[in-house]
Amino acid sequence: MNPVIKKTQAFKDQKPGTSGLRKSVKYFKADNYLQNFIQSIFNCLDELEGSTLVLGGDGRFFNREAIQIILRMAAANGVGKILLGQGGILSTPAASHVIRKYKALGGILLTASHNPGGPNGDFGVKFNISNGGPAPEKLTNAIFEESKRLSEYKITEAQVSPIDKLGSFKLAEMEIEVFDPVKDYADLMESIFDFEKIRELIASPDFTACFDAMNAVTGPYAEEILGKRLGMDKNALMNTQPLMNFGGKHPDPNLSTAKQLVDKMYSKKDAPNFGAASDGDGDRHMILGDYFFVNPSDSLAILAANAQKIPAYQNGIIGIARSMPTSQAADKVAEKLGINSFQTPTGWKFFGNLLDHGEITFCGEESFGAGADHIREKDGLWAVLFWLNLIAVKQDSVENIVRNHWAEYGRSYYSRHDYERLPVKQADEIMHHLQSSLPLLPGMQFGELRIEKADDFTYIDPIDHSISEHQGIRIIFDNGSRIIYRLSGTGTEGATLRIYLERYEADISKHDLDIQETLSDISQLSVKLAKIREYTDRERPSAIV
Ligand code: VG1
Ligand code: CO
Repeated sequence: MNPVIKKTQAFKDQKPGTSGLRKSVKYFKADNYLQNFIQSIFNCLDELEGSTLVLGGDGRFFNREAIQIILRMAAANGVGKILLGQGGILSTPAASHVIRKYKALGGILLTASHNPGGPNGDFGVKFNISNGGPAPEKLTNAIFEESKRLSEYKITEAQVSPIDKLGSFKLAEMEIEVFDPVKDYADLMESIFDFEKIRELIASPDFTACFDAMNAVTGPYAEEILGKRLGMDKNALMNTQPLMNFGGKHPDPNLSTAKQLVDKMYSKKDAPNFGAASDGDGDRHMILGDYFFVNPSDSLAILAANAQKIPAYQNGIIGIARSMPTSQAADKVAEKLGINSFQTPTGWKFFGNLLDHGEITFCGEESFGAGADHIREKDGLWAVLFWLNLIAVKQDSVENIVRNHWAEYGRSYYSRHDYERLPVKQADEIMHHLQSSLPLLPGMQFGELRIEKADDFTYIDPIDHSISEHQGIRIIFDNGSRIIYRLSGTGTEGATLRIYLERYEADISKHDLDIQETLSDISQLSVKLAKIREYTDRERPSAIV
């Protein structure tokens, strides 16, 4: 089985976005699209020969076929060993952990995360480096450059490899070890949290919980951790069977897409005390109480404020980082604790250096992502377990925990308004218009709102000093309110404009207001300043998160 060199045509559009390369399945299946991208990754890895790589995905349509292709290409490119999640299943946080634990050179993660799956859905490929985190921009840029000039790829002409049975076998010279994708991760979670306490909470007749795996990758993890190890009832674990099309649903844990869970938690009768969901690849989390939603920016702040109640963080945390559009709630906690706080561009790859150099312990994003230094990805089940551990310690409801937090730190009213599938030209026009109006904005007054600062966010990595420009337009008001604009880097159709709105309220008597009403003045202003009505035919956002 000698490697065969195949001629191929380079593509010009394999630029990784916020989190890897995402395209519709049709793209990935056609014309060596997958093969070219994989070869481009391999060509950029100096130490590939004889190395160990981790491989697995969220189980979506094309996962199994892609794995066969990647195994054959890895063997042909001289990879020493592939650690493959059984059945091709591996959540993003579990992949990050396994890369670190077994000191692999990196990992190839097959996921388009929260994007829909199925033959007409999306597919994605992401490369993570040896620290377990997403490849930094320097490497993703190199991969993109390589993909534009690629003319051949290497593959072995081998039979289909078995991927469902645990054990080791050979493909040409390469070893493939099919491992249990859940065990190492479950053990890691058990080393961080007080499982005994959580078990007691779950067994208590006064507490009911449920978890929705959304027919995505966290199903088997939830069955092992929440079910077997923590005693949650089978009926409380919803949609735990990973399906190639996620049951036709959007595996995105938010109030509109996780409808089944939301209906349950907002039902007037017998709503559980705690509800949670995760996304396609298991790195996002949504937390709900009985008739109560926890905003993800608040979730990060609350976890940070209560870190010392968790065994792994009992000695305190070093610092917190949040993506720039994430609300400033976590900054208030960092300030009070007297620890570092950082603002990074959107996407987990920017947290890697801060975590590796011990600058932060926790980090998070408004897009339902939080995580810590145990791995280098955001971690959905980690956040769910954190909340359960916290409730077990505090013996209080989700709602009270959040309200008490607001009472102490103030409330950041927060919402994201998305304009999805805009023609790329319109989205670009809006961003250019905003960029050119930046110098005029400071000092302008709109009713009670006065613009203090307006810029195009540039991030200078404090560790390697690499510079990332154009990471979002920020309009900051003198009362701390903010409007942020940026274009999504994970969509596969047209452009998505995200507008992030935030308003801080210290007064506890004003913590019970309607979110959209409270934000309506800055929301209206955000539409006006960006000239949305002039540049598009949209009357309103297509999604409000
Ligand atoms: C979105 C979120 C971002 C997140 C990224 C990947 O990116 O806004 O916060 O890191 O998805 O999440 P964008 O560029 O579309 O705004 V996941 O769960 O897809 O790995
Ligand atoms: Co995800």
